[in-house]
Amino acid sequence: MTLAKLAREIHQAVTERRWTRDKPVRLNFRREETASCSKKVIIAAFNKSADLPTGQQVAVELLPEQPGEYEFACPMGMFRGRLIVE
Ligand SMILES: [Cu+2]
Repeated sequence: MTLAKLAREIHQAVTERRWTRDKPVRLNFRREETASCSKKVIIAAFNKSADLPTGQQVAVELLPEQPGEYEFACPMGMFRGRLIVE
């Protein structure tokens, strides 16, 4: 399986799009493949991580204190995404 295909199969959706200070932003992750690389997501800027069982939705709540771009990735940094707070 190619990396591009794997990346396409990992879906991530932001359910709360509007950010208000002091209100957590919830990211819902759903892992749709079984590569061991993607079994965990790390959001370094918030010191958070979550295990991602295949086929299960996992919500992670973050509380951004200021606008910016916050990366999340697998432990090896191969799958990446970005939360943009404006
Ligand atoms: Cu990885």
